[in-house]
Parts: sequence; structure tokens; C-alpha cells
Amino acid sequence: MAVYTSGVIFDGVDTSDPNCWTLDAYLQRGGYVALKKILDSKIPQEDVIAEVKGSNLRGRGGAGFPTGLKWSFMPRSFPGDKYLVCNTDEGEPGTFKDRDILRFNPHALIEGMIIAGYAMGVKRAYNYIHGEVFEDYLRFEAALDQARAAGLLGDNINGSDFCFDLFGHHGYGAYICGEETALLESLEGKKGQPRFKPPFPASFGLYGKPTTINNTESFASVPFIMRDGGQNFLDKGKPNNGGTKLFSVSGHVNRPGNYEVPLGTPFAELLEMAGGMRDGKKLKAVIPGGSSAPVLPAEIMMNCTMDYDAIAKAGSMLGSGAVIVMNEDVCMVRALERLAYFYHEESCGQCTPCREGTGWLYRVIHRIANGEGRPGDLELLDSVGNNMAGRTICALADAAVFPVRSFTKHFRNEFEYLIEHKKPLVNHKWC
Ligand code: L3W
Ligand code: SF4
Repeated sequence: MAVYTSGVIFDGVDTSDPNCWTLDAYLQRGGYVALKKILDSKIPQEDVIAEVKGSNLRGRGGAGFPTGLKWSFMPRSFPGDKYLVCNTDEGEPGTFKDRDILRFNPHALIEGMIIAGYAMGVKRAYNYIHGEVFEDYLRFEAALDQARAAGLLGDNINGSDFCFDLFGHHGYGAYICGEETALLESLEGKKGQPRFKPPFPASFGLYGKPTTINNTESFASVPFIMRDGGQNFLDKGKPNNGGTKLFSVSGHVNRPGNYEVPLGTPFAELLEMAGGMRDGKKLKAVIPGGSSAPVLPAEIMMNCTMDYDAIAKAGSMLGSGAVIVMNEDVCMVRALERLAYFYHEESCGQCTPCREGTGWLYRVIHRIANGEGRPGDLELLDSVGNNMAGRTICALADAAVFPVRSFTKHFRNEFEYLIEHKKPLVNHKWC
């Protein structure tokens, strides 16, 4: 798969070089310069946080929460343990960016986490890695060994009085463990089920201690910010949408892969970078931010830029940046059926509306897709969804409802046709 960059995380990374991930290669690209500058000049912790705030880096895991603001929540004078956690539990359908950071540039993540630890006065950190990702987990462990051997992790880093260690943790592959509090439960060795929020992890996190959790891509952006300046990062994107963003482009394009482009890049340009539509077919629809984000029709997407604000204004979410491209041969009922099955399968089952509702949504969509839909089924989907969204412990129930609402809104005719005629309007081609 392609990895294209116009910027920050993959800048100078030759992904065809089998050694591009090593410490030596990272040092040659200007790696660990930011950390050295911070430690040698004893830059005050609050100045590091201010630089990250100034960069306008928004959380890359899905919610887009400002990273610098999150760092400022960490109580610096807290007397006991406090933790830093990286969320590499990448499981959202369509998302495959964080594993490429581990595979091709793991030291950017490690340096970003060391800097974050310094800024928040944290000494111990974990990276929770999705259980279905094997080689990249081992790659990350190998990079940790290199960093430790070079004195970049452990006691008195680079001869300073700063001590910090980082450990990889391999999950078991449950989607729900990407939800930050389920991830913490799993890291503590318990069943991975979300906790009620608030309290947020900032005050009650790992082992009940203050904890800052960021996504892999967020941490990996930090060395650039601290080396080249927050303003420089911000200028790469647009106001309120600082920097570059990794988009995992999949579906009916000629060159699926990860594309690191400035936030605010027109979708049409991103599509062109990905080689355009495969087999010259017409674009029908796009899910712009991972399967939890509402689907948008081609005509909206072709006039939209890829940033948090523009995608929200268009009626969807940038989410984790997973761009799923669908052509004219996609039956939207079949596509929704597949997504509904995923959420039903991945619900942790704690909340009744989610446990029962995801199954109910799936069964109704399944029967419509198979020509057994009943009059009133679309109203039933609305009603079930309304009794799920906003009524559960975590966002998985909402994530299951958003696609149902958006597919049945924008492509209602396909659902109505199937219910009435017992056969699809579009003959779905699996590929
Ligand atoms: C302290 C407050 N901290 C918020 C923190 C909170 C969290 C962050 C964002 O869900 C979304 C979800 C998926 N004091 C705080 C506070 N925080 N208020 O800020 O919080 P929140 O609740 O808005 O979001 P979340 O629970 O982190 C993330 C969507 O992302 N998503 C999922 C992508 C999946 C992947 C993957 O597989 N890797 O990324 C895609 O759209 O549906 O809505 O840290 O603690 N007052
Ligand atoms: Fe579990 Fe679903 Fe409740 Fe989230 S909303 S805690 S996944 S049952």
C-alpha cells in the first residue's frame, strides 16, 4: 500500500527501505533533536505545553480534542503516580494509519511520548497496541530496545535528571478497547469494558491515577512541533485545524494507502492522489472519517475539504481519518448491513440499548437487504436508533446509529425500493 507524505510524520521516510524504522535512520532525519533541545536547555514544562497548544494539534484518534489543552489537565503537583498512555488500538473499519507509524517511523512516536512525559512530569508510560497487529507490535518493541540501549529511555535520559520509561502492551483485538476507559481496564488486566465518564482519565485514569491518553498520530506529531515550532505546524493546515493529517484511503480507488496531507486539502485532490476511481467508475459515496462517521454522497464530498470543521459542516466527522470510497456498483443497503454487523459483534454488552439495539438494527437491515423487508422498517430503524443514541456509557451505540441514519437519509430510495420490490435497485458487486 502507498504511504504518501507532504509533511510531518513521514517526512523523509523512505518506506521502501527496510531499515527506515531504525534509530540510526531516525537520527539522520533529525530525530531526537527536539528532545535534546528540551533537555539541554531545560525548557520549562509549561512552555512545552504552550507550544503544543499553539500548534492547534487536535487529537487524531477520532474526537479531535485539542492535545495541548488535554496535557494542561494533568495535575503537575500530584504527589503519587501518574501515567501517560498511547492508544494504538486501531480497530475502526477503514483505519490503518497508526500501524504504519509503528512499522515505518516508531521513534517519532517514542520521542513524542518522551516529550509528553517531560511536559507533564510523568515517569511511566504504556502503548496499547491492537491485538490483531503482530509484526508492527514487534517492530515497536524493537524500537523501544534501541531507544533504551541509547539512553533515551530509563533513568537520567541524555544525562539529564529526567527519568521516563515506556512499555508496549499487546491487546487482544476487541474494537471496544480503543475506547479510552475500556483500554485502561484492559491494561489493568480486567475485561475491556468502558467506564462511566466523568471522571475523565485526566483525573481518574490508569489504576485510578491521573492519566493522559493520546492517539499514536498525535504523539508522533509532537517532535516536529517542538523542533520546528507550533506555528510552523499550524501553518501547514488551517486555523483551528493545525498541521497535516494521515488519511487512510480505501475502497474503489486505484492506489489505496495512507496519505499525509495538510488539513484543509480538497477531497477531490486526495482522491486524485489515491489514483482516482478504479476502472473509471463513478464515485457514489464516501465515509470520510471511519465507519462511525456518517456517509456523504459524492456531490457533497467533491465540494468539501478534508478538515474537522468542513467535514462537520457537511454533516459528518473527520474521525480518525479513514476515508472509505464507494463507487456506483455499491448497494447501500448491503454496505450498511456489513457495518451494522460489525457494531453488533463489537458491542461489549454492558448497556441494554447498545447490546439489544445493535442486534435489532442488524436484523432489520439484514432482512431488508435479503428482500424480506416490511413496510414500516425504516421507521423502526429510526425508532430503535433514537432509543440508543446518547443513552449509553460510551460512544459505540452512537457510532452504530450514525451510519444507519445517514445511509437511510441520503440513499433512502435504495432502501424503499428493496422493501417494495424485494430486489435491490443496485446489483452489488463485492470486490
Ligand atoms: C478532561 C474534560 N478530559 C473530554 C477528553 C476525553 C478524551 C478526549 C475526547 O471518542 C470518538 C468517538 C468515536 N476533562 C474532558 C476530557 N476529555 N472532555 O478528551 O473525548 P470524547 O468523549 O469527545 O471522545 P472519545 O471518547 O475519545 C472518540 C470516534 O472517535 N471515532 C473512533 C475512531 C476509532 C479509532 C480507532 O480505531 N483507532 O480511532 C471515529 O470517528 O466514535 O466518537 O480523551 O477523556 N472535561
Ligand atoms: Fe458497551 Fe455498547 Fe455500552 Fe459502550 S455503549 S459500554 S460498547 S454496551
